[in-house]
Amino acid sequence: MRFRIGIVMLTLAALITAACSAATSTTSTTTGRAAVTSTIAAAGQTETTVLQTTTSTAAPITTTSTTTTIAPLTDTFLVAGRTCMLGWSDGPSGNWSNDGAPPVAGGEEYQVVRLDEPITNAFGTDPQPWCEPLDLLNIQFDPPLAGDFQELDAIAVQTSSDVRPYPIDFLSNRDTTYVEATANLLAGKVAAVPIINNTQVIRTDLEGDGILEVIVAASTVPDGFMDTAPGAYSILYLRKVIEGDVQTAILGESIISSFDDLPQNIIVYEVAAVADLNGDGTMEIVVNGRVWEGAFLEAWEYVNDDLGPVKVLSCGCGL
Ligand SMILES: [Ca+2]
Ligand SMILES: [Ca+2]
Repeated sequence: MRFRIGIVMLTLAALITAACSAATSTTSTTTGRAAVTSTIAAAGQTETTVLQTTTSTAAPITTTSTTTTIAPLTDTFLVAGRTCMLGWSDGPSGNWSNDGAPPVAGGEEYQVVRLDEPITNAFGTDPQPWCEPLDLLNIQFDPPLAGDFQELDAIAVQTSSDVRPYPIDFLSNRDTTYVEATANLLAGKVAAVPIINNTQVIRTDLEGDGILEVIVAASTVPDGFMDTAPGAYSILYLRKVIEGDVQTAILGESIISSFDDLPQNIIVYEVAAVADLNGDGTMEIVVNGRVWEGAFLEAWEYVNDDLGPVKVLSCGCGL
């Protein structure tokens, strides 16, 4: 499908522009603190390259030479999906970046993460032009990454460290605790009483402190296509117990509350992966946003209980 951002509504144009600019310009390390929107009593809660090239020239009698390429000795922590390349980090205590030349030369091995599916491996190419006519770069993979138009991306991470140090479990989308949580978040935001439709209820322990976190996606547009009816929504949030209270942080929200919001295209937010992208032992949340003829990825790092989840990398491509 051709890039047709010009006919897409303002919200999409702004979104893609913002997402793409992040991938082409400066580091996106400081997108700020996620809004903590509600506090709920927690009683009884169970949430409880080095690329080395050596050239040896044989005896001067001949012109024979040999070139040996050695795979990178250190992890680059480059992160890419089918939609776009998110960026990389300097390692466990380093900075996140998507500015400048990606630190891969081709031939690196990646781990591929997709929700709770088994982790697989793929080999990546050098950075290649991507998302024309935008001047983006991405990596091609062998085998190709899973995911198709309007499907959730698989996420490739160039590291040999453990990208899933803690298990990812899916709870029932009808679990009453999280149906109520979604209803409480939408109350007052959607004019009519909304249909509560959780699409992902993911339970995991992001940092391995023994207290479980829950990430919930809910949407009236499960197929990701445009829906402009008042009452349509998509919301993605993290619930985390902090000092005995359940705190809720919004990772993505798109709501059409009334006809006054029209025309507007909904953005559908879901989790593509929960994985440690920088080898520090704490898992990041990779959000896959889908819009009419476009998609984007965001990586959210849970920094600490004061800052909460912070968006550290983002990229996008109109299709
Ligand atoms: Ca935890
Ligand atoms: Ca991490």
